[in-house]
Amino acid sequence: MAGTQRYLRYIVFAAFCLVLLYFIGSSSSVPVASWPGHEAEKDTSVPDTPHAVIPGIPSTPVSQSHDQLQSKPSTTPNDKELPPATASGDRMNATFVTLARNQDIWEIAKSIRHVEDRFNRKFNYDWVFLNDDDFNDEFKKVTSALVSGKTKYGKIPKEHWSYPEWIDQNKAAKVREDMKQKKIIYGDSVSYRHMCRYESGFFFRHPLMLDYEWYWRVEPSIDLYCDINYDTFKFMADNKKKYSFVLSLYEYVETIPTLWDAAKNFTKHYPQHIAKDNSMKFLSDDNGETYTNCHFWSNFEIGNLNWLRSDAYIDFFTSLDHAGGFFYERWGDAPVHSIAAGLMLAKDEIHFFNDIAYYHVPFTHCPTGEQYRLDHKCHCNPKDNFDWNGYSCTSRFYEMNGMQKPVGFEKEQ
Ligand SMILES: Nc1nc2c(ncn2[C@@H]2O[C@H](COP(=O)(O)OP(=O)(O)OP(=O)(O)O)[C@@H](O)[C@H]2O)c(=O)[nH]1
Ligand SMILES: [Mg+2]
Repeated sequence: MAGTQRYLRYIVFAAFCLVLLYFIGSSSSVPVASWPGHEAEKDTSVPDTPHAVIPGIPSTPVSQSHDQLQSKPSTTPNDKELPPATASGDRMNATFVTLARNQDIWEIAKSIRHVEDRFNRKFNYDWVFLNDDDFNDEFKKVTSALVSGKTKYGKIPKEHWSYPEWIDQNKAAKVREDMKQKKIIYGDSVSYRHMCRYESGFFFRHPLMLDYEWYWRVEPSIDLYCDINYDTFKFMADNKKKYSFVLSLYEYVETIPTLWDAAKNFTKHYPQHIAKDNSMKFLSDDNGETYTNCHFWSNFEIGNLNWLRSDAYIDFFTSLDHAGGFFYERWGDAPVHSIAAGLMLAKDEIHFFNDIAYYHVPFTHCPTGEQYRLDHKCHCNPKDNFDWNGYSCTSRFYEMNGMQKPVGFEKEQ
């Protein structure tokens, strides 16, 4: 019996030693590194948390106190709402608009990416795409994924992309052949002429555009180089602007030999449409006798659609269209819009967006002034800025409006 008791005492003593050894061992062991991903997988109560907190084992930077770690999850998403990524406030009744073909998909994708990164991710405006053909599914899929607002796709009615009945197509074909010989850019292109006529007289009347009051035209392959932190459409409305530009230049005379005559013919028949305080000094050096060939480069435009849909503008376009120069010459929509804005808007209704840094081959508008460029994260080379170049008409615009050129422009010429 005494032997059995002794035997039992040994067993109890051995068990006690084992328990003691276990406690000593666990309290003095070095904490094992925690692998966040592994722990996060296990800790399903904190979904998507890359650094799950295991009490007593710091897995976060030492700057966070223990209390902070205990009271709330250590990383995003936190329990509070994150601030919105978009700008607050009302939106204007405005849209981007692009005329494009299915084959332009990757070049317009690039443009959209620039516009979204620099501006529209904060404002989420819609984007209307127009085409003389049906857009295919790939075009729609890619562009709608890139645009932060709603996207809409419209087919241009045949009557807006064909010869009007008064055009002699043989005469038009002969002109194209001549222009081809003279190597005039797009001189032999039929589609380019339909495009210029459509942009001059019809895009703002497409049923999809009737929902809007403001537009921003975007072409394939453009770049935006600086952040735009305010609503440019609201700026236009608040400041009573109707038309705007970033680049201006002289048109190739060979493409518009009789455009100014057609414009003068219009002013004779519709004097009521001519604004009193117009921009004639931009358009002409001799009070309207001849044209300077200066125009705002219309591949960029922010403008008012109601102005383009007004009787004044429609009368202007209809009058030019009957003169036939879209087909018998090669009138571009840039000089057409510019002459219309120059004659029928007051000069302070036309705005130069110096702060919108822009590229369309082959010209760059890079804002003058280093501090502005730094503050707006611009990535254009100021040496590429076209504004103060002899072929630009922007100095003329400044002079006509009595505007001071931006500080430092002489150094950046
Ligand atoms: N749907 C359609 N869009 C066109 C056609 N031709 C041109 N466009 C679009 O009309 C706009 C002007 O055409 P561009 O070819 O860029 O003309 P441009 O700017 O004078 O010349 P580039 O220096 O080549 O850019 C762009 O948005 C084009 O995508 C066409 O035949 N069909
Ligand atoms: Mg273009």
